[in-house]
Amino acid sequence: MRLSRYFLPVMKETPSEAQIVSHRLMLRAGMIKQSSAGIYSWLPMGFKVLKKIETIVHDEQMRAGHIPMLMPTLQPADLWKESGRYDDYGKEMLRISDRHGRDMLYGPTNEEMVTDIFRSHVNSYKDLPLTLYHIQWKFRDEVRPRFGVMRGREFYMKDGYNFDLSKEDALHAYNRHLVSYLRSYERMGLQAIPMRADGGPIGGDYTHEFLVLAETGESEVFYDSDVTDLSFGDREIDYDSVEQCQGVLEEFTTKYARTDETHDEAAFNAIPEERRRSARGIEVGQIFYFGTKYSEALGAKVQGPDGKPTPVHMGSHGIGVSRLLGAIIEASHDDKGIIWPEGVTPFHCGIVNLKQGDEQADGACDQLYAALTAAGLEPLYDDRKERAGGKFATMDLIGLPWRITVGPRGLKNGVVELTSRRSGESVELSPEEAVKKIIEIYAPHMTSRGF
Ligand code: 5CA
Repeated sequence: MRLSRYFLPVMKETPSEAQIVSHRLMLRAGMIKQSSAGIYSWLPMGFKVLKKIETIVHDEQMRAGHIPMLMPTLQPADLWKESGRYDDYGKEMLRISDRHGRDMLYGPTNEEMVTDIFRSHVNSYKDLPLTLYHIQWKFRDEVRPRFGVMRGREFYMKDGYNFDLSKEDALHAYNRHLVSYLRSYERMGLQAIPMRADGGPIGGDYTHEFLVLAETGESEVFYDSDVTDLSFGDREIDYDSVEQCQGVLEEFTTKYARTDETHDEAAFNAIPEERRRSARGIEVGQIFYFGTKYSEALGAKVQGPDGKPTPVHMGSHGIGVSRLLGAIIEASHDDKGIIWPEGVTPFHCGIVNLKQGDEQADGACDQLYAALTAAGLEPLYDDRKERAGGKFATMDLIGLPWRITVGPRGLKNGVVELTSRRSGESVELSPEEAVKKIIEIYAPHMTSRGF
């Protein structure tokens, strides 16, 4: 992409309505525009990052054997009356009636709808295990939408639902989700710690939330500092292996880590004092096992091996896809702007031409652009007739992790400058070496399989 042809409405001023840094930076970098409280348009660069995050989530869910689909945003109220949640959900649910006076709602989550699909088509235990998921817009009429995309009213969420014959099988599904979530967050450059939590309106008391530590987080958390040393890394995992998945769950959830809802002073005080931490965190996902709560209410039964109909054991598993943009920025920025992790950056590399219109500089930039594009990478080329200072400030604000700077002086010596946004360090390289370096850096991130 050439910046002269893109739509990147950056702002110089700090928007006064934004209270936290991620919200400010998303507005300043021209990623989102509020349309009404808690509802946003995703401008081109925001949309691009949203899609990168979504792609990682899809990739890791499919790797775990979970099956993508798509359910609608509008749901009939009848299903929710059947489960008993139509009244429970209260004012957070946006209720609509159609021209025939039928009660509809904008889905805040999809347990009822997916259970209805399941009961319509699955009759035998032989079709289990089954985990279906989708990534779809949700609506919750939050009392206090705030912090930009962090607590929106309309937000983008991955929600997955497992259907299993027994509690043990459903807990294996729970563990698969835990592993796939650890992998997903790490690919986004984030550390998200699983913490014992509370079921809330979804139900079930077997649940973990995934929290990114950040001062601006809305949740209060308590943990053993040892949990921050854990990382999944690039180890192999066999998702069909009950032992392996259970092993990961134990590794990541044995040490004390809880949200305030389940915090237990006595258990916390049993940790050596120097390892006790209380902090704030951003909840970027939650997994639940709730047994037969919905399958009983909605009559989702299969014929078991003994020929008798048995309600299936279920769980639901969510990732806050749109919230993750805010969480990543909270975790990765400096006073100049965003610093995107390589896994989610909207463009892989910026190209800054210090002397637009200079034949040699323009030619070198065009060649770099062509070489990076040919390698399957997306550069953002600042080809505007602007001062160098302005170009650098824009690149720093939008946070591309790597920048190649091209100017007539360097080109005389056959070099361009490659700069890391994170460390600020620069090296001089030939244009070919710079391209090679960028290709190497991104090699581990070019693994998405698509579907
Ligand atoms: N049905 C279950 C699991 S799919 C469920 O809805 N879980 S949830 O309520 O915990 O939502 C899943 C994730 O969506 C949360 O962990 C959070 O990251 C994100 N989320 C929830 N509410 C909002 C909101 N108002 N704005 C942005 N993201 C949200």
